[in-house]
Order: sequence, then structure tokens, then C-alpha cells
Amino acid sequence: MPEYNINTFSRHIVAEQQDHHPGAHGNFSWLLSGISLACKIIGEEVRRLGLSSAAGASEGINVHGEQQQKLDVYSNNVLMDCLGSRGNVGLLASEENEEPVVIVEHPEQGEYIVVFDPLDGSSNLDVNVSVGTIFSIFRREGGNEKALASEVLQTGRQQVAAGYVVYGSSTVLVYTTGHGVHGFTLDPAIGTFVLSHRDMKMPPRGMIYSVNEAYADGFPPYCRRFLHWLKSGEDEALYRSRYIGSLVADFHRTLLKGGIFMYPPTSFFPEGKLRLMYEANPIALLAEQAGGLATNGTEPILDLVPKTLHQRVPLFVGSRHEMDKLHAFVQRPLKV
Ligand code: AFP
Repeated sequence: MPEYNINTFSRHIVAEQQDHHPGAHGNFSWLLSGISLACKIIGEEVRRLGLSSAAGASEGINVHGEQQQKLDVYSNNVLMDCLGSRGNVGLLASEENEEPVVIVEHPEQGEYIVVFDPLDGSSNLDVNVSVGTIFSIFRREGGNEKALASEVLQTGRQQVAAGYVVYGSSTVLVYTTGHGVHGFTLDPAIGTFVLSHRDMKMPPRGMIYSVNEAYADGFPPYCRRFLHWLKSGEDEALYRSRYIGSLVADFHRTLLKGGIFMYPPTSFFPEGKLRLMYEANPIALLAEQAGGLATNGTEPILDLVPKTLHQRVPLFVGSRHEMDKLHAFVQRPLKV
């Protein structure tokens, strides 16, 4: 009989649980399988977009005043349903909802919090550009006097898992539980995520920078100087520029090829555009786990204490070499 060895996402998370939490009852694995199910459903709808009635803008405007796509609403509903029915999720917080949704009040039953951006980059959908789902998981702190909704406001270091799914030329799920970063490609023939990228490491140095240069005149001076250095050819570096405008896709490339992705403060978005809780934090945990770094220019993203669910933050993430170079252009020393 031919040798057969298929390492699926479910098998991998159960093995990780046995290795690192031998006493666990499988609740966490059950939660992650809810994310994988939701992302398969969303990915299928993304793939059929031009043919289905889910194409185009919805009538709604989200909490940030942005035009929602019908698929944003659909993806949010799918994640809410798949995660809300697991029985162990206490709170769900999404880019698309103003406040966290309380699913199970009691922290001992609803022991997890999931924060997510259901469909990041959705303004690119009509031109067939890769989009993604980003998620971040915390444990409930419970037993304190805080309002339920504010339990979500934990630092990135407190994440128990984080990841994303990129709906691109293939559908790829990348995640970490703090024991390395692993990538799984959806095999459409069997409908299962199969391990394709074990223990991913970001190259210590890359040859690509990624930023929306149209805003460069409104960047802080240290960013403009750094951008100038990237283009100068000094240090034997001949950088190329790539910018998709879809964070998951831009980060996925940075993870695989190294270099740097930046969304600095701009004159229009003085705090940066990206969201700390469901964009920067999960990306930062993955980057650190893969040997890279993510900061807001001066502090590691994972150390920032969130004040609100939807707060924005400048994001610089990438290989150690480019991140060190960037920080050398920042006036204030980095507090690491
Ligand atoms: P949309 O989800 O509205 O398409 O926004 C995508 C995003 O939040 C992030 O994925 C991109 O990195 C960033 O915005 C792109 O922003 P700019 O269009 O300002 O470059």
C-alpha cells in the first residue's frame, strides 16, 4: 500500500494540545475548528463572488463610517454563527460591530474571547484582489468588577492564539498559539486545510518594502527619511516596492519573503489607519513568533494597552534588519 500521511489543521491543533496542554479537554481545539469552518464558508463565497448575489456594496455603513460590502456583512454573520455556537466563547468582537457581543456571560463556560476582522481588504473585492479574515483569541479574565465588554481590552501579549486566512490564488490559513507559526492550504478536493508551511520563519532581511507611497508627503519626517534610505541603494540593498492594499495579503508576502510593511501616521490618519485589536495585534504576534518584529515606530505593538475596541495604531512590521533600520531613523529610542 502507498504511504499516506496527511497532516490536517484539526490534527495539528490536537497534537499541539497534547504536546503543550496535556490536561486540556479540547475546548480550544473545538474553537479553532469553528474558525476554520467559518473561513471555508467565507472563502467559497469569495471564490464565487462575480456569480453570486453577494457582490457589491450593502446599504449599510459600518461603525467607522465606511461603506460595507455585502460580503463584509455575510462574513461577519458566518463568524458570529460558527463561533457563537461553540459553547465556549464568551465574547465576540468584530470590526463590523460597535460593541462586543456577549454570547455566554459566565467566564467559566464562555471562557474565550475572539476578536476578528471578518473580511479585511474588502474594498478590493470587485477587482479580484486577495482579501482575508484576521482573528485574535484571548482567555476571559473573569472574576473582576469590569464591565463585560471591557474584558476584550487586553494587550497583544495576552493573546492565546492569532491568525489569518488569505483568500488568494489558494486559500491559506496561518496561525500561532505561541509555539511557532504554521500555514495550511485548503485542499478543495477534500475541503480540508492541510499543513503546507511548517514552522514558518520570516527571513532576517528582505528586498521588498510595502507602503502606500501616495501618502508619503503626510508621513512623519522619520518615515520619509527611512523611505528615502530604502530607495537609496545604500548598504547594497536594492529594494523593490509592492503594495496590495489588503493587509493580510501584504503581510503574507512579508512573512514569506521578508522586508517591511508600513502603515505610518498620515495627515489624514494621524494615529495610522489600521486597528490595534483585530489587525495589528494578531499580525504582530505572528511576526514575533516567526522571528520578525512589529512596532508603532517606538514600542512593540504587543505591549500597547488598548483603550477602545476600534482604536487605530501606526503599524510597522517586518524582518529584523529593516525594522532595526527604521528604528534608527526614529528620534526616540525603542523601548524593547
Ligand atoms: P478595506 O477593508 O476597507 O479594503 O481596508 C483595508 C485596510 O484596512 C487594510 O487591509 C489595508 O492595509 C489598508 O486598509 C489599505 O489602506 P489604503 O487604501 O489607505 O492604503
